[in-house]
Amino acid sequence: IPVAPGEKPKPSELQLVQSLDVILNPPSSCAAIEVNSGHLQKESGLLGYPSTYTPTRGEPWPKPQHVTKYGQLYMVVRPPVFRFETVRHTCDLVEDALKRYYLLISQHHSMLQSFRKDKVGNEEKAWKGTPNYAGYLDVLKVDLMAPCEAYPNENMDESYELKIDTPDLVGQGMLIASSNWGLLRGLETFSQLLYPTSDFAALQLNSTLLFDFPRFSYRSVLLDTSRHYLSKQVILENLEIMAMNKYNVFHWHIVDDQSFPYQSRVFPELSEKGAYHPYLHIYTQEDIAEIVEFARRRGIRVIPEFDTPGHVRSWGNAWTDFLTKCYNSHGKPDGTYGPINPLREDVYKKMKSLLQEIIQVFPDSYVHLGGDEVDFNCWKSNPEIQAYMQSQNLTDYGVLESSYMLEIMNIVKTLSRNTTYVVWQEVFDHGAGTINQDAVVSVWKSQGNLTAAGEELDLVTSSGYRAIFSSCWYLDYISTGRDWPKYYLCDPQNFNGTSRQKRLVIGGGAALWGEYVDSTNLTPRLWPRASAPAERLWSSQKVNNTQEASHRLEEHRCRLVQRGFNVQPPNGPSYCIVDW
Ligand code: CP6
Repeated sequence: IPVAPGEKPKPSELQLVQSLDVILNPPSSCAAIEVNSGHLQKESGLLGYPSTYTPTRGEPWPKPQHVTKYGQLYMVVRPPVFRFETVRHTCDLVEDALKRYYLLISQHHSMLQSFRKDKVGNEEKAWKGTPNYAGYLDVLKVDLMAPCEAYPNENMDESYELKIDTPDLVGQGMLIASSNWGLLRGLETFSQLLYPTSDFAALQLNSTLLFDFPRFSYRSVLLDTSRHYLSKQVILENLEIMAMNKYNVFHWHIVDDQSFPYQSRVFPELSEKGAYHPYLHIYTQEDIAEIVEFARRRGIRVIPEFDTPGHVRSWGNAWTDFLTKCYNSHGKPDGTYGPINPLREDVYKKMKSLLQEIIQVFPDSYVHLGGDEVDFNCWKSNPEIQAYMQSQNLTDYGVLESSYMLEIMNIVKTLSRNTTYVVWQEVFDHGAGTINQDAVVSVWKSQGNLTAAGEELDLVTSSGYRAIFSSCWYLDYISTGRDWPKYYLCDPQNFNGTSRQKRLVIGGGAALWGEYVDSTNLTPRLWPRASAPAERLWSSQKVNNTQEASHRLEEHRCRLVQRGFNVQPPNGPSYCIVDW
């Protein structure tokens, strides 16, 4: 678009200049640019056909619990002048977050400046003298009411209150939180309230009273670093986007059949032999510390999963005897290996040392012990296991699986009294009520049938277990078109059960299994599709209008693009005002 002053633009450029001109100097009839009227109404013609879904302006995602707006009043933020000011408590984590958000807001602003190819208008004050302009917001007071907590945890308080030019705080802004975690969520919301002024010279936000808190305490994204190695950079980038969607748990499915990238202190042979590459495709202790710290600063817990007794082929590269030898129909070993061999004593010794290390390396009080999809065929084929089953008068291999998992859970108990273990639903299904009552059960199966998932939630919670739900949020399943509405409408408490049962559902999360995902395509495949469960898990259950949400999601997606992430368009044909 750039055209030197006095130079006559070529016709094609002229058309673009005219389009830009409409954005910069909207006709007064173009209500949306003059008025904060929800989403932008576009005139067709110069800007092409209007898209079906038009981005809102300054609407946060996920939707806050309570929002009051004061007519169409708005304030203007000029990032070169604007600052945060802490009152009462602060700490490193808070100061770091304030710097981060200041930078984000500044970059939003400077991007608008660079988008203005005409380079005039920085002096323009489109808002001055207009009736809804409520002044400059030069300071956001940040009031943390209690000292900082070091690590995000299952009981953290994520609530916050935001006041922008409210009746009791005219012309001012304030963020109030009783914990540093709530403060982080509030800063994210504040950054999302900002949108460009009509002359693109600054940012504006509506006069707003906002009180917000999560519906569920557990809101996770599962990433799988075994099927494909994911670079540290991509993991950090996605933690950043998770924070922008108010996710608070990174469920790290770190090892599996295909590779073992975790570099253990006590058992370095596991990644030396089991990783795709012994010193390229691994996560060192240093990498893990960096990932955990990056997540902590964003109020995100890191819960590692060491899946056993199935899904362990890669462990066998270093520990051959650890796994069950599978036999063919002629009673000979067929050269393949199955689940962990639960009859070997040294299995439990090794698991104990490994789990002891894991509990130290990952500071969260939760650890995921797996327990899904155990291949009974290999156990059934193995003469040693057959003999054991006979000697115990057992025919159900699910019992064998349960007794192994029970042993592992008890090992964790002996290592640490305050560790909570999460297990996949099969451990509950096959355990016939024998698994420890303090286990959290991860409900993931749906077989395309969410009624079955609901029944499982009913069973798990009526037995008194806490549940995490992800059956409808397997984002590795892809299809063409708009798939987010079906994720959006799926509700973890939509099953027949008492209110006590519903309270036992502590949350849920999106899962992006890694068979067809690596560092090249992870971000656009995950986002903004994972934003749909993010809103379901944070916002009120009553927030379930996909039509209303679609415009906000459109803005949210543009916001993520503007912030530099490769996030795919959720709604078909569209554009972002500030685009790369
Ligand atoms: N890997 C592991 C997987 C899956 C599970 N566990 C999985 C199963 C079915 C679907 C998607 C993923 N790839 N370790 C099940 C929890 Cl549809």
